[in-house]
Amino acid sequence: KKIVVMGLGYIGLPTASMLAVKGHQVVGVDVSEQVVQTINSGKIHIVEPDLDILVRSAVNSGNLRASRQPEEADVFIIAVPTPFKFTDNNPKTPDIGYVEAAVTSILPLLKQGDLVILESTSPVGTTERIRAMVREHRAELYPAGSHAEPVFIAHCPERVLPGHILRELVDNDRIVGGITRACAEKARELYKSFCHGSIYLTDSKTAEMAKLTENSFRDVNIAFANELSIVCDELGINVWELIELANKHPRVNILTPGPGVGGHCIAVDPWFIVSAAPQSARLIRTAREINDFKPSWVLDKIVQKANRFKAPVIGCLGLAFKANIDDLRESPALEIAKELVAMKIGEVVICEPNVAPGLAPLPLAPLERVVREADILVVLVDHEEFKSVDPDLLKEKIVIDLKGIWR
Ligand code: SAJ
Repeated sequence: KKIVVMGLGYIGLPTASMLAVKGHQVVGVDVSEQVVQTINSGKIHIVEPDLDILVRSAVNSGNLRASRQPEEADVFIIAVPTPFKFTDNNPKTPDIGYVEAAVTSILPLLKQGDLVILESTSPVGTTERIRAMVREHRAELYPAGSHAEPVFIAHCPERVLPGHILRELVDNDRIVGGITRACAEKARELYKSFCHGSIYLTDSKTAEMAKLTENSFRDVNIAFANELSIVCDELGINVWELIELANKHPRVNILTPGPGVGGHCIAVDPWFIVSAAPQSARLIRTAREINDFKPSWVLDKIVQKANRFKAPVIGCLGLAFKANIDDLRESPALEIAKELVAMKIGEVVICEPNVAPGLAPLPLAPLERVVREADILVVLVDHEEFKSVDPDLLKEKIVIDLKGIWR
């Protein structure tokens, strides 16, 4: 099959490469000329274990090519960002502008029998919106009196975990929601070519809501852990020991607290439910608020400790939004570090081993220097490198370990 993948980010690039190594002819489309050139030279612009090897072999096989423009194909997969935008009446409204732009660019290329799959996490109704756009702009494909869909349109939300994308792309079960059953079945055929997990069929709205539900479930559970960490701090209880013990119960499985919830998914997607049902989605909203509040709570903690010094050196370990990745988007660690620098309460030295010094928004220092110089050492991310720091070096320091790596 010839497949066009719109968007070559954390989802589009692995998916395009996987399809290419499975023998499909794939054109990956991205708005960035730099991304297109990087991929065509067999390299990658993001950090993800083993993705470089996959992309290189996909490009070398001749089956993967990147381009700024989409072209005619049998299948179009949309994997562009769906952030939220800020409007006057509703501060966190889903922004499907990139999806609409991608659809607009493929509209003239569509022909009878093509398959269009939306992979981007989307507010409920987006897949139907795509169908309406196709129906409106390509009315000639919809003959009067016919009930069959001329273009198969489905939502197959991505579910991969950054850091484990390649394994999860193949192993995870998938949900496919079609505009009609035939649309879902057609999409399932494609995913079967590389997905070993089960593929469950439903309608497009349920598939959209399922994806939002999965990430909201995680957000609510992380909020519970974050709330516990704040309560335990007040009560003088070690939250790490507490959670470990509570989790010995056969039906309790508390997640880990941290400096807040980052990334472009869990901190965003629950708002898509809240904005669709503002009166009813109360728990989901509160969980978001708890997780969003955590960075300012952490800052308060650091400031309290810093006030004991005249000119403290504050060492920050990690800027990424979670362990062992380079992704700084919506990162609470980055937010905290930036704020600390702006507050000018001391010198801030930062180590982020996964980001090249020139590419970070703040100056970086080697781990050894940060540990040596810091009066107050704050663990913001549980990167593997930090776990092996010699405990003897920490004896004289104030340690704020938000991920419990040195408990
Ligand atoms: N976090 C905690 N405590 C935890 C787990 C996570 O504080 O116990 C924090 C992380 O540090 C990070 C944030 O939450 O800041 C999110 O990290 P994550 O590992 O939970 O999730 P993501 O954003 O990397 O990926 C999620 C996944 N969703 C679920 O696990 C339900 C992934 O499967 C989705 O494909 C992805 O969102 C997505 O793209 O939607």
